[in-house]
Amino acid sequence: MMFRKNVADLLVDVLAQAGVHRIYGVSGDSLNALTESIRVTKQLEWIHVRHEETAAFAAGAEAHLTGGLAVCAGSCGPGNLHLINGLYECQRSRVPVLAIAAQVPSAEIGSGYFQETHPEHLFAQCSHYCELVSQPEQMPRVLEIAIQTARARRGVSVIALPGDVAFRAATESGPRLHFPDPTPQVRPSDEELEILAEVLNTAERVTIFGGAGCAGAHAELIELADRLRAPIVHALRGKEFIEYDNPFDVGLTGLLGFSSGYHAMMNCDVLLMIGTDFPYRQFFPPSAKIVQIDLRGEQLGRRTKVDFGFVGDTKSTLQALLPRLHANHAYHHLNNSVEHYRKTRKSLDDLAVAPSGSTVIHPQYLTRMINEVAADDAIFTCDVGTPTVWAARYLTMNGKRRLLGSFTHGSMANAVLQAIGGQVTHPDRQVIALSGDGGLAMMMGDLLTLRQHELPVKIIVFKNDSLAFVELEMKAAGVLDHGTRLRNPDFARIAEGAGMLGLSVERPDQVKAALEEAFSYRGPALVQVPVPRQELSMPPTITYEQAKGFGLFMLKAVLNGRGDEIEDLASTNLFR
Ligand SMILES: Cc1cc2nc3c(=O)[nH]c(=O)nc-3n(C[C@H](O)[C@H](O)[C@H](O)COP(=O)(O)OP(=O)(O)OC[C@H]3O[C@@H](n4cnc5c(N)ncnc54)[C@H](O)[C@@H]3O)c2cc1C
Ligand SMILES: Cc1ncc(C[n+]2csc(CCOP(=O)(O)OP(=O)(O)O)c2C)c(N)n1
Ligand SMILES: [Mg+2]
Repeated sequence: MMFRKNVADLLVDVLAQAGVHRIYGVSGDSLNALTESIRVTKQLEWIHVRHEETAAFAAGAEAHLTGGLAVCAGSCGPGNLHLINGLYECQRSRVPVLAIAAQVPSAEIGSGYFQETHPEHLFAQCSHYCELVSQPEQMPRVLEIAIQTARARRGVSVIALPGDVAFRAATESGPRLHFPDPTPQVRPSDEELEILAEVLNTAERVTIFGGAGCAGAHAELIELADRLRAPIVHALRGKEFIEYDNPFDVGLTGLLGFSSGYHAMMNCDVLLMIGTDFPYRQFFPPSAKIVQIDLRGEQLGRRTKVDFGFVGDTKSTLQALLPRLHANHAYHHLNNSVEHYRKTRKSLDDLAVAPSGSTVIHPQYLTRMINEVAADDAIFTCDVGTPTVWAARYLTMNGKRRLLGSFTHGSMANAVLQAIGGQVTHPDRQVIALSGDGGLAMMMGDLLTLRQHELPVKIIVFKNDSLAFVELEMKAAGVLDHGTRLRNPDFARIAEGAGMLGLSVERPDQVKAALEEAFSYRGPALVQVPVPRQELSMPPTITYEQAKGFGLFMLKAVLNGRGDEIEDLASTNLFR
């Protein structure tokens, strides 16, 4: 008898043809048709994780690293509900992810059946497209719309699929779409380019503020900065694409920013924003002319007042713009900014040391060591919390290394989950998670996934026995810290119990050797490192009155590393 495809078989066919290699998820009754089709047809791999949130974060990491569509799945009700935080992450990071949300039997929908939820409502807010497949005749069209939407709008699509519909006979035989992913070039009109060139050609002190939208346009960006004699500040998601091989780099701005990044933005007469959605309004210059280029028109003016807004892809736009630009002969702004950066960098590096005889392992030092020992093409992930601060400041990018965090959604516990997706898609690369002790514990069940799939992820635990980042925020806000102490287990022994190599260090002089051992170990490894709970202390000169109402900017001053920026910032009176 001829093999007759069911809806799940067709779904697997379409995904395989769309270049998908795997689905992350936790199986369940309502997903039986899908897992069975994967088992029989062997076109996709089923990456079995221990929590569906992990599936969504791992898929998001895959999509971020490969640029292609990644897929996760959860069984009906609680199974797919667990995806939701990870899907928010993917949607907000603008990575193409498809979620398959299994649904209760179609005849039961609307009855309050066992495990019944309404995924179309639940996922509406964290997706661009979210539809129920109630008839085999909708397939593969609905699935293909979901895929096209996730790719074209770069974000999440969800299809809700009742378990029984997945088993029904398909009415179409295969995929309907047979074209490669379109790659249009988007740039401002010629008239707009003339205006843009005029603004830049007549400015003396231009600062470029670039973000993740500069990916793939490194050469053009450098040429632009050279022509305009402009320092380049980057937003955190742009770090991996902008910081390396860049003589114009003056660092980050923002809460974790470098004072050089902050001042280069404050001291310019034209700020040229390219491909950034940096969210903190307080850090934009109040009186400079602001020009913004973004692929998405709806992003223009979202974060600050904008005098000139243009829609374009960074690479195509800069290629069209560069021939229209004259060389700027005013060097002061660039030279001052770069010199300021050099000093800022040095003062940050001075904090990343282990004085001889010291028994304290500073997190700056630990991160510097991770940076030194890690491979040239390592993939790093960092937990929300202080690991994000240390990664932003002490990991060096080089064009091959990658850096992932939950930078926009800001969810704790992301690092190990993203490392899973990173290692699955790049089995031969070193994948290193910088984990908080709070973050690691939050999703600790998925440590088991590392052995389950033989993923040699390296986890470094910044063990400060607290939710240190929020503790700091509490202090900066002038409230007493409460509910932040962690009574921790021995994570190295937990790792051993989970089939990993578990190492513990106690003193600074043991750090390097432990990292080397873990990084060269063939399987998954965890290194537990005690770091001080109060690494970033409040500047001593601040009174409560000064602090009141200055929450965010106080934090910036604190996080500057030394607290020596505080008076400078207070006197500029930029912050309300
Ligand atoms: C604890 C914590 C602290 C943080 N502190 C800081 C901080 O101090 N400083 C900081 O910078 N960040 C910080 N962040 C991260 C911050 O929240 C933002 O996520 C980040 O600043 C955004 O970076 P981005 O603008 O590069 O990326 P995105 O927000 O992803 O923006 C990218 C922009 O580029 C556009 N785009 C995409 N592709 C193209 C293209 N081809 N051409 C043109 N445009 C394109 C997009 O439409 C979008 O507008 C922190 C995060 C956490 C969790
Ligand atoms: C899911 C979630 N819950 C709570 C928060 C608020 N939050 C931000 S950072 C943080 C502390 C993280 O602690 P840990 O992982 O130990 O890192 P540390 O800052 O101590 O280095 C908390 C609770 C959050 N961002 N996400
Ligand atoms: Mg902690």
